[in-house]
Amino acid sequence: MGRISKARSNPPLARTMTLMKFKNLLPMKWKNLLPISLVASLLGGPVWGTETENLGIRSLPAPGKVTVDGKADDWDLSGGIFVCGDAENLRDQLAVWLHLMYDSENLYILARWSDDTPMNNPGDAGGDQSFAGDCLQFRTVVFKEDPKLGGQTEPATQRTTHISAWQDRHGVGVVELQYGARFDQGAMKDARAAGAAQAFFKNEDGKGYVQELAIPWKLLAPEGWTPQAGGKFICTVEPNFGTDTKFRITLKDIFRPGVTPDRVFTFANNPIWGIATLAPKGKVEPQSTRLADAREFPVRLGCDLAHGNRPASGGLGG
Ligand SMILES: [Ca+2]
Ligand SMILES: [Ca+2]
Repeated sequence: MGRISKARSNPPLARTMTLMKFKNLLPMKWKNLLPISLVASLLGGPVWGTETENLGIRSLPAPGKVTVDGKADDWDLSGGIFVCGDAENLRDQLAVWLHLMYDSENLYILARWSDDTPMNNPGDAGGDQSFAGDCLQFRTVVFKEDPKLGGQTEPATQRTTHISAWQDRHGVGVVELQYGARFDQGAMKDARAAGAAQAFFKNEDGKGYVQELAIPWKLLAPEGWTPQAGGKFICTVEPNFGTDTKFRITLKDIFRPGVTPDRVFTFANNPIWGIATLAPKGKVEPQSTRLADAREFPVRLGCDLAHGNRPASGGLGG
């Protein structure tokens, strides 16, 4: 099912397996749990090669000032979702925990990547396509009235933005914005010149990295829109991975309930994009990880994986 299935080499898994098993779940002392992570448990049947298919995401209120430094110690991670193209076999190699937060000024995006070739996009920011290697693409429709989707002419009361955030082979970072559902409403080559911010932090074990972004709402929203607790916007995420051999792997997630996602032309098919809710309060009950076959697996708070701090009890277990 997944486009990354050719990379699968693991033997079939036991009928009952645990994605990450921890004996010592950390207490909910949020400020003392730095960094903190979410851990999903797969407690299901012998199916493998299944993509995640999360139906929506919550953007949590920022608990304080957010410093864009590639570190998650200023984040409320409880609203994250797990994105993977083969949850049974590649969850530790090619996957992303994606988190959103907001305040009156910015949408914050945190991507905690599992990728043993961190930030190895082979492109040049001067001209190459962002998504040919490691690159986070995140697309939004921010609207004041019922949004016009599916190819309808977009009114001034909504704004569609395609964010491509990456670092090129020279270490040059880019936060590119392209506007319009049809990519016909202009673009901003690097939104950092207009107040956006981006930072990366490579995991100590070299098997992943953290990408932190702040994007001013004024760059994403129609005139007069302000973030309100309980408000919603439309979004979808496309994490792109580049391997050592410049093989590109692209994942798609955050979809609308009740639709069959188009994972090829997701970028052009906004009726299938999911809903992000601006949660009134943080420290939420973690959202279950949902797979494309509708299985759901509970998520719980655990030790941090994003910084290579793997717990002794991690890995497959009974
Ligand atoms: Ca930070
Ligand atoms: Ca990579």
